[in-house]
Amino acid sequence: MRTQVAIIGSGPSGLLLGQLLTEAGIDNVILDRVGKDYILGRVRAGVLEEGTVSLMDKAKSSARLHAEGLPHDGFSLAFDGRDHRIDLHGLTGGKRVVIYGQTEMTRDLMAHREQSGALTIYDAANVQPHDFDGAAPYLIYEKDGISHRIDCDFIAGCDGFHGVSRKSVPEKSIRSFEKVYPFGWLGVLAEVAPVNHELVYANHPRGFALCSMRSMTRSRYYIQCPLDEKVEDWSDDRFWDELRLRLPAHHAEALVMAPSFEKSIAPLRSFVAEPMRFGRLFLVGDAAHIVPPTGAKGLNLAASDVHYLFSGLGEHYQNHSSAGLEAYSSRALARVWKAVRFSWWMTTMMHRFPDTSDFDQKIQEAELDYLTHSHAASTALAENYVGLPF
Ligand code: RFL
Ligand code: PHB
Repeated sequence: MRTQVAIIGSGPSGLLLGQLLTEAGIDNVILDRVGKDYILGRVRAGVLEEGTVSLMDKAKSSARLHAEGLPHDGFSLAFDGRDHRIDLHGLTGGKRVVIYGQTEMTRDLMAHREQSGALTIYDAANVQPHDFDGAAPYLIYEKDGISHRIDCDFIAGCDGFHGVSRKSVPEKSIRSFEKVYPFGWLGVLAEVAPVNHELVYANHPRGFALCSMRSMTRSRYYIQCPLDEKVEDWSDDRFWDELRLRLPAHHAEALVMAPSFEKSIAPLRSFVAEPMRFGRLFLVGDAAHIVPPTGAKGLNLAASDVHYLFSGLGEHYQNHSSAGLEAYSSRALARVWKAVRFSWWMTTMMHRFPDTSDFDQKIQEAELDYLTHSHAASTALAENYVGLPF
């Protein structure tokens, strides 16, 4: 088989890139090592920047997102038993974010891809990119025990942090930067009305908590937990009790509790691999970088990578210019590092670290006080939260 762009990974990066290419008449094939239902069973991001929404528009996959997504004009930072609202809309001259689950975005992109007839190969085992440092790259994979080959012009590695693309690059050609945080997030999904109409990020002596949502009848809640914690040890009752303890009293009283239907623990990590291009192989999204979820940036960074790569591929096929592809890594990384900084900063400001000294604690309190009382500091937070331009 031959295609123009072979895409490894059918997560949001791979699907969004695939749909933009298909709309532009550029042939592409997506391969994923797991099946569609497995991908749609993963509960992940919930906050979309306007830039991400615009890309969904461009991919002609945004009808349900506009109908069902919840625009949010602000969020709350809770500490000292009180809410401090960050007016995203007012502070950024009219920008907002949209609450729409990554699962739903993925579902919409998959449905549109099926309608457009573009090929996705699910359950593709042992996918391996080859010869991407030359002019004729190809992929090998196995399906039902039979080995297949796809020849292509370019390979997009959209296969997440544990994927094969980054691992295929010779060690001497790639540099990575990493910070692992000494805690994780325990998250639950429950069919209850959210505790507040906007997100609440809570800094509490018992640890961080986040009240998010997927709709006005479905809530997504997280609490900071030690890394060695086991999901099995967290009954719903224990989770609700702990969440209530970390929220200001008026939210704790408003919290509606119900059996959760998803519960998982995610470790927190910052990671960047440089560069993001190796000849004809491009790393996109979580394959190249990971941020802790505190700033809601992971999926949105994947979308900005897709934007830069799609514009480079468009220039290549339509204008016969390689300038955009050559600039891909530096353009993407410039935005990536700013989001890595922002996510690290929000994580540091909102969580309790096991080895915090009294001095560190006072600095954290001063930072929150400054942030919520200084127009300049609130503006910088809002500008980053709604997403830097791309
Ligand atoms: P994905 O979603 O990991 O998809 C990669 C796909 O590649 C496939 N794959 C392979 N296929 C073939 N061969 C191989 N060898 C393969 N190895 C892997 C996988 O099966 C998978 O289908 O990466 P992508 O597309 O780059 O998307 C990135 C986002 O998923 C991620 O950044 C976000 O979910 C991060 N994130 C958040 N981001 C936000 O922007 N806003 C949020 O509010 C937000 N909240 C979150 C989050 C991530 C979380 N977790 C669990 C990590 C909340 C959580 C709890
Ligand atoms: C979510 O709804 O899953 C979510 C929202 C905001 C974050 C992280 C996760 O910062």
